[in-house]
Amino acid sequence: MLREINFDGIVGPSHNYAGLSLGNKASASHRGDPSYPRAAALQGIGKMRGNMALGLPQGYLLPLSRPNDALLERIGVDADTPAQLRAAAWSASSMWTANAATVSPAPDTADGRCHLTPANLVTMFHRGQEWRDTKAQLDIAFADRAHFAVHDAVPASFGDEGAANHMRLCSEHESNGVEIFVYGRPGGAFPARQHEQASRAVARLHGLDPAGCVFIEQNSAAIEAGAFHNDVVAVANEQVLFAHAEAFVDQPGAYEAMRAAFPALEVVEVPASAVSLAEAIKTYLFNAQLVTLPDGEMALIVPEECRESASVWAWVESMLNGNGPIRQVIPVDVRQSMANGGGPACLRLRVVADPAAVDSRFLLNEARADLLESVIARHWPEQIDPADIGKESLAEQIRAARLALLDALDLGLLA
Ligand code: SUG
Repeated sequence: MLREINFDGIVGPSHNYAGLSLGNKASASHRGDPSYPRAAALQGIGKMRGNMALGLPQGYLLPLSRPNDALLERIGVDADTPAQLRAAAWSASSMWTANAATVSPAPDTADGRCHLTPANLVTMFHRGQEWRDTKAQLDIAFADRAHFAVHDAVPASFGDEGAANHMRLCSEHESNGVEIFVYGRPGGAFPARQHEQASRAVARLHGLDPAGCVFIEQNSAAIEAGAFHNDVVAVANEQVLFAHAEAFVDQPGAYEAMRAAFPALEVVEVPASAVSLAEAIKTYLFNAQLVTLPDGEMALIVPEECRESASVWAWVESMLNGNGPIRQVIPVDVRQSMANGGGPACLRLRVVADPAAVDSRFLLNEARADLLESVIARHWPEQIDPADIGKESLAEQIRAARLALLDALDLGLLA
Protein backbone atom coordinates (compact mmCIF):
# COMPACT_ATOMS: atom_id res chain seq x y z
CA MET A 1 0.00 0.00 0.00
CA LEU A 2 1.71 3.21 -1.15
CA ARG A 3 1.22 6.31 1.00
CA GLU A 4 2.75 9.75 0.96
CA ILE A 5 5.09 9.87 3.96
CA ASN A 6 6.53 13.22 5.04
CA PHE A 7 10.05 12.94 6.41
CA ASP A 8 10.72 16.06 8.46
CA GLY A 9 14.22 17.16 9.36
CA ILE A 10 14.69 17.21 13.14
CA VAL A 11 16.17 20.64 13.89
CA GLY A 12 19.74 20.09 15.02
CA PRO A 13 21.25 21.35 18.30
CA SER A 14 23.50 23.83 16.44
CA HIS A 15 20.59 25.80 14.89
CA ASN A 16 21.80 29.39 14.56
CA TYR A 17 21.42 32.58 12.56
CA ALA A 18 24.66 33.27 10.70
CA GLY A 19 23.12 34.83 7.59
CA LEU A 20 24.73 32.34 5.25
CA SER A 21 22.25 32.20 2.36
CA LEU A 22 22.60 34.94 -0.23
CA GLY A 23 19.19 35.53 -1.82
CA ASN A 24 17.30 34.15 1.20
CA LYS A 25 15.85 37.30 2.74
CA ALA A 26 14.90 35.78 6.08
CA SER A 27 18.41 34.36 6.57
CA ALA A 28 19.95 37.76 5.77
CA SER A 29 17.61 39.77 7.98
CA HIS A 30 18.06 37.52 11.03
CA ARG A 31 21.82 37.40 10.77
CA GLY A 32 23.35 37.83 14.21
CA ASP A 33 20.15 37.18 16.15
CA PRO A 34 20.27 34.74 19.05
CA SER A 35 18.71 31.39 18.11
CA TYR A 36 16.75 28.95 20.25
CA PRO A 37 17.64 25.41 19.13
CA ARG A 38 15.50 23.66 21.77
CA ALA A 39 12.40 25.69 20.92
CA ALA A 40 13.13 25.26 17.21
CA ALA A 41 13.32 21.47 17.46
CA LEU A 42 10.20 21.31 19.63
CA GLN A 43 8.30 23.45 17.11
CA GLY A 44 9.29 20.90 14.46
CA ILE A 45 8.07 18.00 16.57
CA GLY A 46 4.84 19.93 17.17
CA LYS A 47 4.29 20.21 13.42
CA MET A 48 4.91 16.48 12.98
CA ARG A 49 2.50 15.65 15.80
CA GLY A 50 -0.15 17.87 14.22
CA ASN A 51 0.20 16.07 10.90
CA MET A 52 0.02 12.65 12.56
CA ALA A 53 -3.16 13.79 14.31
CA LEU A 54 -4.60 14.55 10.85
CA GLY A 55 -4.04 10.89 9.99
CA LEU A 56 -0.93 11.41 7.85
CA PRO A 57 2.06 9.03 8.00
CA GLN A 58 5.11 10.81 9.38
CA GLY A 59 8.83 10.09 9.29
CA TYR A 60 11.96 12.09 10.09
CA LEU A 61 15.62 12.46 9.19
CA LEU A 62 18.27 13.19 11.78
CA PRO A 63 20.52 16.23 12.18
CA LEU A 64 24.00 15.86 10.70
CA SER A 65 27.16 15.95 12.78
CA ARG A 66 28.18 19.53 13.63
CA PRO A 67 30.50 21.32 13.88
CA ASN A 68 32.01 19.73 10.80
CA ASP A 69 35.74 20.15 11.50
CA ALA A 70 36.64 18.27 8.31
CA LEU A 71 35.00 21.06 6.28
CA LEU A 72 37.12 23.70 8.02
CA GLU A 73 40.25 21.65 7.38
CA ARG A 74 39.40 21.48 3.70
CA ILE A 75 39.47 25.29 3.44
CA GLY A 76 42.60 25.57 5.57
CA VAL A 77 40.83 27.61 8.21
CA ASP A 78 43.07 29.94 10.26
CA ALA A 79 42.70 32.84 12.69
CA ASP A 80 41.95 35.27 9.84
CA THR A 81 39.25 33.20 8.18
CA PRO A 82 35.97 35.18 8.13
CA ALA A 83 33.45 34.21 10.81
CA GLN A 84 30.79 33.37 8.23
CA LEU A 85 32.97 30.73 6.62
CA ARG A 86 33.62 29.19 10.02
CA ALA A 87 29.93 29.33 10.86
CA ALA A 88 29.15 27.15 7.82
CA ALA A 89 30.59 24.18 9.69
CA TRP A 90 28.03 24.80 12.47
CA SER A 91 24.98 25.07 10.25
CA ALA A 92 21.90 23.01 11.08
CA SER A 93 20.64 23.50 7.52
CA SER A 94 19.98 19.80 6.93
CA MET A 95 16.71 20.41 8.86
CA TRP A 96 15.22 21.57 5.53
CA THR A 97 14.75 18.12 4.09
CA ALA A 98 12.88 19.42 1.04
CA ASN A 99 16.47 19.93 -0.10
CA ALA A 100 17.69 16.50 0.99
CA ALA A 101 16.83 14.73 -2.26
CA THR A 102 14.56 14.50 -5.28
CA VAL A 103 12.16 11.59 -5.04
CA SER A 104 10.39 9.78 -7.87
CA PRO A 105 7.80 7.33 -6.56
CA ALA A 106 7.69 3.76 -7.90
CA PRO A 107 4.67 4.25 -10.20
CA ASP A 108 6.64 6.86 -12.22
CA THR A 109 9.86 4.93 -12.81
CA ALA A 110 10.95 2.38 -15.43
CA ASP A 111 12.02 -0.25 -12.89
CA GLY A 112 9.02 0.18 -10.59
CA ARG A 113 11.16 1.26 -7.63
CA CYS A 114 11.11 4.57 -5.77
CA HIS A 115 14.24 6.52 -6.78
CA LEU A 116 15.98 9.08 -4.56
CA THR A 117 18.84 11.36 -5.58
CA PRO A 118 20.41 13.44 -2.79
CA ALA A 119 20.78 17.08 -3.79
CA ASN A 120 24.37 18.30 -4.13
CA LEU A 121 23.39 21.78 -2.81
CA VAL A 122 26.63 23.16 -4.23
CA THR A 123 25.50 26.77 -4.61
CA MET A 124 25.77 27.50 -0.89
CA PHE A 125 29.01 26.56 0.87
CA HIS A 126 27.26 25.62 4.10
CA ARG A 127 24.81 23.35 2.29
CA GLY A 128 27.27 21.61 -0.02
CA GLN A 129 28.58 19.68 2.99
CA GLU A 130 25.27 17.86 3.48
CA TRP A 131 24.71 15.34 0.73
CA ARG A 132 27.06 12.47 1.60
CA ASP A 133 25.82 12.34 5.17
CA THR A 134 22.24 12.69 3.98
CA LYS A 135 22.80 9.80 1.59
CA ALA A 136 24.10 7.70 4.49
CA GLN A 137 20.71 8.15 6.17
CA LEU A 138 18.73 7.51 3.00
CA ASP A 139 20.77 4.34 2.48
CA ILE A 140 19.57 3.08 5.86
CA ALA A 141 15.99 4.36 5.81
CA PHE A 142 15.42 3.10 2.25
CA ALA A 143 17.75 0.12 2.31
CA ASP A 144 15.21 -2.27 0.82
CA ARG A 145 16.52 -2.52 -2.74
CA ALA A 146 13.36 -4.27 -3.96
CA HIS A 147 11.52 -0.99 -3.30
CA PHE A 148 14.11 1.79 -3.43
CA ALA A 149 17.13 3.01 -5.40
CA VAL A 150 19.35 5.66 -3.79
CA HIS A 151 21.71 7.43 -6.20
CA ASP A 152 24.75 9.63 -5.68
CA ALA A 153 24.24 13.37 -6.12
CA VAL A 154 24.65 14.70 -9.66
CA PRO A 155 28.08 16.23 -10.44
CA ALA A 156 28.80 19.57 -8.80
CA SER A 157 28.91 21.49 -12.10
CA PHE A 158 25.12 21.45 -12.02
CA GLY A 159 23.54 22.83 -8.87
CA ASP A 160 20.75 20.67 -7.53
CA GLU A 161 18.43 21.64 -4.66
CA GLY A 162 16.27 18.53 -4.61
CA ALA A 163 12.53 18.33 -4.02
CA ALA A 164 12.26 22.09 -3.39
CA ASN A 165 12.42 22.50 -7.18
CA HIS A 166 10.32 19.47 -8.06
CA MET A 167 6.56 18.85 -8.02
CA ARG A 168 4.40 15.88 -8.91
CA LEU A 169 0.94 15.79 -10.45
CA CYS A 170 -1.14 12.62 -10.21
CA SER A 171 -4.74 11.53 -9.75
CA GLU A 172 -3.77 9.92 -6.43
CA HIS A 173 -0.37 9.34 -4.89
CA GLU A 174 -0.22 5.64 -5.69
CA SER A 175 -0.91 6.15 -9.39
CA ASN A 176 1.45 7.14 -12.18
CA GLY A 177 2.41 10.83 -12.00
CA VAL A 178 3.84 13.65 -14.06
CA GLU A 179 6.97 15.19 -12.58
CA ILE A 180 7.59 18.91 -12.87
CA PHE A 181 11.19 20.12 -12.64
CA VAL A 182 11.64 23.85 -12.05
CA TYR A 183 15.06 25.38 -12.73
CA GLY A 184 16.56 28.87 -12.66
CA ARG A 185 18.62 30.72 -15.21
CA PRO A 186 21.81 32.28 -13.83
CA GLY A 187 22.71 35.92 -14.31
CA GLY A 188 20.31 37.62 -11.90
CA ALA A 189 20.99 39.49 -8.68
CA PHE A 190 20.91 36.28 -6.64
CA PRO A 191 22.12 32.79 -7.44
CA ALA A 192 19.77 30.51 -9.39
CA ARG A 193 20.39 27.41 -7.33
CA GLN A 194 18.74 24.78 -9.52
CA HIS A 195 20.48 24.11 -12.85
CA GLU A 196 18.37 22.79 -15.72
CA GLN A 197 20.92 20.06 -16.43
CA ALA A 198 20.75 18.81 -12.85
CA SER A 199 16.97 18.43 -13.21
CA ARG A 200 17.36 16.61 -16.52
CA ALA A 201 20.02 14.30 -15.08
CA VAL A 202 17.78 13.39 -12.16
CA ALA A 203 14.88 12.63 -14.52
CA ARG A 204 17.13 10.29 -16.55
CA LEU A 205 18.66 8.62 -13.50
CA HIS A 206 15.21 7.92 -12.10
CA GLY A 207 14.07 6.27 -15.34
CA LEU A 208 11.15 8.65 -15.87
CA ASP A 209 9.14 8.55 -19.07
CA PRO A 210 10.06 11.75 -20.99
CA ALA A 211 6.36 12.22 -21.75
CA GLY A 212 5.76 12.37 -18.00
CA CYS A 213 8.34 15.11 -17.33
CA VAL A 214 7.92 18.84 -17.67
CA PHE A 215 10.82 21.30 -17.33
CA ILE A 216 9.89 24.85 -16.39
CA GLU A 217 11.94 27.96 -15.82
CA GLN A 218 11.53 30.00 -12.64
CA ASN A 219 10.70 33.68 -12.97
CA SER A 220 13.93 35.61 -12.41
CA ALA A 221 11.85 38.37 -10.79
CA ALA A 222 10.70 35.82 -8.21
CA ILE A 223 14.29 34.76 -7.49
CA GLU A 224 15.20 38.43 -7.15
CA ALA A 225 12.30 38.95 -4.72
CA GLY A 226 13.68 36.14 -2.54
CA ALA A 227 12.20 32.93 -4.00
CA PHE A 228 15.50 31.07 -3.88
CA HIS A 229 13.59 27.80 -4.35
CA ASN A 230 10.46 27.14 -6.40
CA ASP A 231 8.68 25.87 -3.28
CA VAL A 232 8.60 29.42 -1.97
CA VAL A 233 6.10 30.32 -4.74
CA ALA A 234 4.42 27.05 -5.76
CA VAL A 235 3.39 23.66 -4.37
CA ALA A 236 1.48 20.74 -5.93
CA ASN A 237 -0.51 17.84 -4.57
CA GLU A 238 -2.34 15.24 -6.65
CA GLN A 239 -4.16 17.16 -9.42
CA VAL A 240 -3.76 20.59 -7.79
CA LEU A 241 -1.07 23.19 -8.41
CA PHE A 242 -1.13 26.09 -5.94
CA ALA A 243 1.05 28.87 -7.32
CA HIS A 244 1.71 32.57 -7.27
CA ALA A 245 0.90 34.25 -10.60
CA GLU A 246 4.54 35.34 -10.95
CA ALA A 247 6.23 32.05 -10.12
CA PHE A 248 7.34 31.07 -13.63
CA VAL A 249 9.01 33.03 -16.41
CA ASP A 250 6.14 32.17 -18.79
CA GLN A 251 3.13 31.45 -16.61
CA PRO A 252 0.57 30.54 -19.36
CA GLY A 253 3.22 28.47 -21.14
CA ALA A 254 4.00 26.64 -17.89
CA TYR A 255 0.34 25.75 -17.29
CA GLU A 256 -0.03 24.69 -20.92
CA ALA A 257 2.99 22.36 -20.72
CA MET A 258 1.71 20.85 -17.47
CA ARG A 259 -1.78 20.39 -18.92
CA ALA A 260 -0.40 18.73 -22.06
CA ALA A 261 1.25 16.09 -19.84
CA PHE A 262 -1.49 16.02 -17.21
CA PRO A 263 -4.88 17.14 -18.59
CA ALA A 264 -6.70 16.94 -15.22
CA LEU A 265 -4.56 19.77 -13.77
CA GLU A 266 -6.42 22.19 -11.49
CA VAL A 267 -4.59 25.46 -10.88
CA VAL A 268 -5.23 27.56 -7.78
CA GLU A 269 -3.42 30.76 -8.67
CA VAL A 270 -2.95 33.75 -6.39
CA PRO A 271 -2.80 37.00 -8.39
CA ALA A 272 -0.20 39.61 -7.52
CA SER A 273 -3.05 42.08 -6.98
CA ALA A 274 -4.23 39.94 -4.02
CA VAL A 275 -0.81 38.97 -2.61
CA SER A 276 2.38 40.60 -3.87
CA LEU A 277 5.47 38.46 -4.45
CA ALA A 278 7.10 40.28 -1.53
CA GLU A 279 4.23 39.41 0.82
CA ALA A 280 4.11 35.81 -0.42
CA ILE A 281 7.82 35.47 0.34
CA LYS A 282 7.58 37.21 3.70
CA THR A 283 4.72 34.99 4.88
CA TYR A 284 5.65 31.80 2.99
CA LEU A 285 2.04 31.21 1.94
CA PHE A 286 3.23 28.80 -0.76
CA ASN A 287 5.82 27.08 1.40
CA ALA A 288 2.91 25.13 2.70
CA GLN A 289 2.20 21.45 2.94
CA LEU A 290 -0.65 20.72 0.57
CA VAL A 291 -1.91 17.36 1.78
CA THR A 292 -4.76 14.97 1.12
CA LEU A 293 -6.50 14.03 4.35
CA PRO A 294 -7.81 10.50 4.92
CA ASP A 295 -11.35 11.64 3.99
CA GLY A 296 -10.05 12.80 0.59
CA GLU A 297 -10.21 16.56 1.30
CA MET A 298 -7.16 18.73 0.77
CA ALA A 299 -5.66 20.87 3.50
CA LEU A 300 -2.95 23.53 3.31
CA ILE A 301 -0.60 23.67 6.30
CA VAL A 302 0.78 27.21 6.38
CA PRO A 303 3.10 29.15 8.69
CA GLU A 304 1.42 31.20 11.45
CA GLU A 305 2.91 34.26 9.74
CA CYS A 306 0.20 33.93 7.04
CA ARG A 307 -2.53 34.69 9.56
CA GLU A 308 -0.72 37.87 10.57
CA SER A 309 -0.74 39.29 7.06
CA ALA A 310 -3.93 41.16 6.15
CA SER A 311 -3.62 40.52 2.41
CA VAL A 312 -2.65 36.85 2.72
CA TRP A 313 -5.35 36.04 5.23
CA ALA A 314 -7.99 37.91 3.23
CA TRP A 315 -7.07 35.80 0.21
CA VAL A 316 -7.16 32.60 2.29
CA GLU A 317 -10.61 33.43 3.63
CA SER A 318 -12.02 34.24 0.22
CA MET A 319 -10.50 31.03 -1.16
CA LEU A 320 -12.12 28.98 1.60
CA ASN A 321 -15.47 30.67 0.91
CA GLY A 322 -15.23 29.59 -2.71
CA ASN A 323 -15.57 26.14 -4.10
CA GLY A 324 -11.94 25.25 -4.76
CA PRO A 325 -10.14 21.99 -4.03
CA ILE A 326 -8.34 23.27 -0.87
CA ARG A 327 -10.91 22.92 1.92
CA GLN A 328 -8.89 23.69 5.06
CA VAL A 329 -6.01 26.01 5.94
CA ILE A 330 -4.09 25.07 9.09
CA PRO A 331 -1.50 27.49 10.54
CA VAL A 332 1.51 26.03 12.39
CA ASP A 333 4.26 27.66 14.46
CA VAL A 334 7.69 27.02 12.95
CA ARG A 335 9.01 30.52 13.65
CA GLN A 336 12.58 29.50 14.48
CA SER A 337 12.91 27.80 11.09
CA MET A 338 11.03 30.60 9.30
CA ALA A 339 13.59 33.13 10.53
CA ASN A 340 16.16 31.27 8.43
CA GLY A 341 13.89 30.99 5.39
CA GLY A 342 12.37 27.57 6.04
CA GLY A 343 8.61 27.09 6.23
CA PRO A 344 6.48 23.98 6.79
CA ALA A 345 7.24 22.63 3.30
CA CYS A 346 11.00 23.20 3.55
CA LEU A 347 11.05 21.05 6.65
CA ARG A 348 9.73 17.92 4.94
CA LEU A 349 10.70 15.47 2.22
CA ARG A 350 7.77 13.69 0.60
CA VAL A 351 8.27 10.02 -0.20
CA VAL A 352 5.46 7.95 -1.68
CA ALA A 353 6.15 4.43 -0.46
CA ASP A 354 4.81 1.52 1.50
CA PRO A 355 5.61 2.46 5.13
CA ALA A 356 6.31 -1.23 5.78
CA ALA A 357 9.24 -1.04 3.32
CA VAL A 358 10.89 1.85 5.22
CA ASP A 359 13.28 1.24 8.14
CA SER A 360 10.96 1.80 11.09
CA ARG A 361 13.63 3.72 13.02
CA PHE A 362 12.81 6.67 10.74
CA LEU A 363 9.04 6.54 11.28
CA LEU A 364 7.25 8.57 13.92
CA ASN A 365 4.54 7.44 16.32
CA GLU A 366 3.31 9.06 19.54
CA ALA A 367 5.71 7.17 21.79
CA ARG A 368 8.66 8.10 19.63
CA ALA A 369 7.53 11.74 19.50
CA ASP A 370 7.57 11.70 23.33
CA LEU A 371 11.06 10.23 23.23
CA LEU A 372 12.33 12.85 20.77
CA GLU A 373 10.86 15.63 22.90
CA SER A 374 12.49 14.36 26.05
CA VAL A 375 15.93 14.05 24.41
CA ILE A 376 15.60 17.53 22.91
CA ALA A 377 14.38 19.06 26.19
CA ARG A 378 17.31 17.51 28.05
CA HIS A 379 20.17 18.04 25.59
CA TRP A 380 19.48 20.79 23.02
CA PRO A 381 21.02 24.20 23.87
CA GLU A 382 18.37 26.66 24.90
CA GLN A 383 20.02 29.59 23.16
CA ILE A 384 22.97 30.21 20.84
CA ASP A 385 24.39 33.70 20.49
CA PRO A 386 26.46 34.36 17.38
CA ALA A 387 29.51 34.98 19.58
CA ASP A 388 29.22 31.41 20.92
CA ILE A 389 29.88 29.89 17.50
CA GLY A 390 33.36 28.41 17.53
CA LYS A 391 33.48 27.83 21.28
CA GLU A 392 34.64 24.36 22.26
CA SER A 393 32.21 24.03 25.17
CA LEU A 394 29.27 24.62 22.83
CA ALA A 395 30.73 22.23 20.25
CA GLU A 396 30.86 19.54 22.93
CA GLN A 397 27.27 20.13 23.98
CA ILE A 398 26.07 19.97 20.36
CA ARG A 399 27.93 16.73 19.69
CA ALA A 400 26.67 15.12 22.88
CA ALA A 401 23.10 16.18 22.12
CA ARG A 402 23.15 14.55 18.70
CA LEU A 403 24.71 11.39 20.08
CA ALA A 404 21.98 11.19 22.73
CA LEU A 405 19.40 11.34 19.94
CA LEU A 406 21.11 8.66 17.85
CA ASP A 407 21.34 6.49 20.92
CA ALA A 408 17.66 6.92 21.79
CA LEU A 409 16.66 5.95 18.25
CA ASP A 410 19.03 3.00 18.04
CA LEU A 411 20.84 4.71 15.17
CA GLY A 412 24.29 4.87 16.73
CA LEU A 413 25.77 3.66 13.45
CA LEU A 414 25.33 7.21 12.11
CA ALA A 415 27.67 8.63 14.77
O1 SUG B 1 19.02 26.89 1.86
N1 SUG B 1 18.41 28.47 4.94
C1 SUG B 1 18.00 27.50 3.93
C2 SUG B 1 16.51 27.46 3.81
C3 SUG B 1 16.05 26.32 2.95
C4 SUG B 1 14.60 26.36 2.66
N2 SUG B 1 14.23 25.26 1.91
C5 SUG B 1 13.27 25.24 0.95
N3 SUG B 1 12.81 26.36 0.44
N4 SUG B 1 12.89 24.11 0.52
C6 SUG B 1 18.65 27.83 2.59
O2 SUG B 1 18.78 29.01 2.26
C7 SUG B 1 20.00 29.57 6.39
C8 SUG B 1 21.40 29.45 6.89
C9 SUG B 1 21.86 30.60 7.76
O3 SUG B 1 21.73 31.74 7.38
O4 SUG B 1 22.37 30.31 8.84
C10 SUG B 1 19.67 28.50 5.37
O5 SUG B 1 20.51 27.72 4.99
